[in-house]
Amino acid sequence: MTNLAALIFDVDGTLADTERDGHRPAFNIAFSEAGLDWDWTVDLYGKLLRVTGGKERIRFYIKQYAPSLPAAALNNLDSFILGLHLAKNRYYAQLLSEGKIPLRPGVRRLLTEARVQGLRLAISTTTSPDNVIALLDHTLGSGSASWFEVIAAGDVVPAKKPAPDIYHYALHAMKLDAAQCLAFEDSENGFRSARDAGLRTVVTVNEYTYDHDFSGALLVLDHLGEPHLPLRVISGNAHGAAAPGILPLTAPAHPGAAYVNVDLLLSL
Ligand code: XBP
Ligand code: MG
Repeated sequence: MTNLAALIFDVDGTLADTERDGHRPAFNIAFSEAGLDWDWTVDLYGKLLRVTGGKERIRFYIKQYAPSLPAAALNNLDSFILGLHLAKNRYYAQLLSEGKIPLRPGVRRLLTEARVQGLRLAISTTTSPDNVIALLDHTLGSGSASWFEVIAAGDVVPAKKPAPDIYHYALHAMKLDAAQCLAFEDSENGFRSARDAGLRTVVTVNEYTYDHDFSGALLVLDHLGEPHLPLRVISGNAHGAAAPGILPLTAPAHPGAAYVNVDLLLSL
């Protein structure tokens, strides 16, 4: 991909494993603080993740699982959900500030290298700008949000992933065509969003998404890899790399390298 101009990253599940150990426990603390006996277990949260957006996820849970609701919720469901979501985000920020949620393997390395090599960077996410900035501050370092030319986030578009709107928004803001960019995603909803905006996508799966359908993705990997932590190819054309799932991908410009770098992305 020699015309590569920009990398566009999803956040939750892609930059860091924020869902299981970040948003989920934060939701549970918010529920308990509100006097609710709701418990979003690791398993249940996997099912709820099919719905993107925290507010949308709470609404879906109420509809689908019919948990007990206080009178306040019956009077005004929208503001009840909003209140829970605001509290969740407060606890989420607290977990981030305690350094409980690290970046996934290879993320810092690839972002750093991309900047040095003059690739433009952007974010395309369902979560809020505040959550993105808190995550970046507490992982990449204070002020690192400025690494990203555009942070396309949250309610800035009416339709969240899997709709392509948030990628369209990012592309428009960068004045780039989809063909000049690569997307990085971890979930089927995210992949469909990028694909339907015309983007080629590198997927790094996690425990919630390894069995999702990523047909048509450029590459599906377990993570971006590090020199000391080789990635595994789950599917995709990795330039004569080893069989999927068995041996690490080899970047042509760096024989033996076991991680995604800019040379590899240019060669895709
Ligand atoms: C992930 C999501 C989000 C987060 C919570 O989106 O679905 O809903 O779970 O975010 P992405 P909010 O992977 O596209 O970043 O609670 O802030 O909505
Ligand atoms: Mg994601």
